[in-house]
Amino acid sequence: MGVINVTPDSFSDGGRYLSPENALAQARALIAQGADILDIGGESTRPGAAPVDEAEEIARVVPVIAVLAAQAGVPLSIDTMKPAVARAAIAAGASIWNDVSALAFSPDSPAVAADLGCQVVLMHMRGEPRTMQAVPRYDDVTAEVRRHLSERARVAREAGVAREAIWLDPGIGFGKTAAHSLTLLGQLDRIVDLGFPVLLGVSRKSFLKAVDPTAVEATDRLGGSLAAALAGARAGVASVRVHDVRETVQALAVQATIDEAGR
Ligand code: HH2
Repeated sequence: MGVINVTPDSFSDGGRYLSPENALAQARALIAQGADILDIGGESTRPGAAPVDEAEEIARVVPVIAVLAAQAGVPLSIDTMKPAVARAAIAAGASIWNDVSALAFSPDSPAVAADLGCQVVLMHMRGEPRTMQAVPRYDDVTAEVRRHLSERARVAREAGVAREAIWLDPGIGFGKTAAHSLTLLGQLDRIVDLGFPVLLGVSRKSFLKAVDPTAVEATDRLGGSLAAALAGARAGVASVRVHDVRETVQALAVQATIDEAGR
């Protein structure tokens, strides 16, 4: 899954793809590099990010999705917590609702997801982006993330979302210290064994700085991002959400080839 942020303030690529023309050029590049899905977001979820007004978020993403749906030729996902934005994005041609709040941001979200009949990514987060890094505390981070995701999948199912439409995501860096994120990455098999496809987002994230303090800028973190993506693939995740598509596809292909050759 390649990331296209139609935002002025995303932590690693903010402001670069605000126009549909630039977003389309980036989409073409990511597809040529091997992206199977494109994730389009109009609101930054980085720690401390300010919320974006619903109309503004729709105005950012819908023109880009409409152009990509007509031309990109791969499934599009909308990265939003707001049901009205998801509805507008699906109407414009997206087929996956990627919700970092796991359909908890609005009481309407589960019913809207069921009504849209789209694929839904349920991600684990503590609090909301503005406050989530305040005091993240867990007794057993993997057990608590697992329990929460299982509960959100139950809520989605009860609202009428099909089981086959549900994806889970442990939400690396969302309401978690670097140590929590690294523990979760080491124990991903306990999320994968819930039996839903798992999406993993580790690309350029700041938890990588805990291992390499010299990786101050998001773009300094490619090596760590690839290592974490490979760990995810080994644990059985179905998809990785990344900014550096070419490098990730290559790393995954080399790992798979080596694993195959060693059998
Ligand atoms: N991470 C980010 C945004 N959306 N969605 C899912 N399902 N999983 C993630 O890990 C995830 C996500 C944060 O990364 P980015 O899009 O680069 O930054 P921003 O939120 O500032 O746009």
